[in-house]
Amino acid sequence: MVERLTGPARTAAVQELTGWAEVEGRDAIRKVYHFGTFSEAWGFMSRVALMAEKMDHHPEWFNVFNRVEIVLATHDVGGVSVRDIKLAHAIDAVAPARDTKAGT
Ligand code: HBI
Repeated sequence: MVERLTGPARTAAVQELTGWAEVEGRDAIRKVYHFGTFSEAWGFMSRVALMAEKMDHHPEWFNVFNRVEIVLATHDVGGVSVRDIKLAHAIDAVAPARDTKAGT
């Protein structure tokens, strides 16, 4: 069983990610990815889905055309845990470079 991430460990873990931010009014993290086409967005979602299944940890997500919004939380602990941080890193590893560089 994992624990909910809080305090300085939580802050550091989120800061080490690129483009992920705290969700307002809910204990979760969020990022929006952009693609050239729907096909590219769907390809990305397919890769993420396979990884998520292997990790037994699943994203909440919303897709319109070339935009994919992802929210991560660990329902079992009612907030963000190390499982979300690990999945966020794994998602960024298969994301387009434009969504993984700081400040873009
Ligand atoms: N996905 N995002 C998310 N959060 C969870 O707590 C979670 C999950 N996928 C599977 C899962 N938990 C299971 O491990 C347990 O509910 C059994």
